Amino acid sequence: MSDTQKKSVYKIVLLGDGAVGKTSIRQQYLGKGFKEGYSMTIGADFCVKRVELSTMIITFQIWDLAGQQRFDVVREVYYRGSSGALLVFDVSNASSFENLPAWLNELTKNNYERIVPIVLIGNKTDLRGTVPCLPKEAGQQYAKALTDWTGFEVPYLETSAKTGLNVDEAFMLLSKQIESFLDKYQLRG
Ligand code: G3D
Ligand code: MG
Repeated sequence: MSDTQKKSVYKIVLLGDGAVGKTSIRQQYLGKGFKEGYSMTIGADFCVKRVELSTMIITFQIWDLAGQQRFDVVREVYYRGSSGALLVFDVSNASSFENLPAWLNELTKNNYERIVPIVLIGNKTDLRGTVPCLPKEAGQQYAKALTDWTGFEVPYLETSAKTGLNVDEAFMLLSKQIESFLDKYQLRG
């Protein structure tokens, strides 16, 4: 660590329907690899990853929220004070794509009506070619609509928590979006 490295702590929330791959993305990012077998997240888990870059040290607090409706009350607490969100759908599951606006609504409703930097994630792209999947353009178009709506860029990234494709990139991209958001709105303390 050097004196010139800026230190930032970001609270990141993973949003999206149950089974889109939120926990798998988190595990892949933490370096635990991909675990087969579905374990339902109860309420929320939270873990920490520290990333050292040449100019800054980022501590990601990654909150993994349960997608199951019956945990709604538990979940609401966790949106508050989030720095950014990975908004995740499963490219092989159209209803997980259609439910994205409801997740954004949950986020803003429980975060003092504030929108935060977002990266839209189409996960399970390793399934392309084996089962029917939404085209990349669907994700790109929705990200464009979100960009117009929020007034700041919402990128779209396709990932596979199974192969690890673009998982690190998703978190790095989100940290870039957070940095430029903080600069744009002069929100640094
Ligand atoms: P969630 O945390 O959003 O609820 P999970 O989702 O991470 O628990 O994943 C749900 C299921 O999808 C699991 O399968 C998991 O292995 C699978 N999955 C997650 N990400 C990917 C991916 O990128 N590609 C593929 N092919 N599968 C993925 P099971 O069968 O165990 O329910
Ligand atoms: Mg989970």
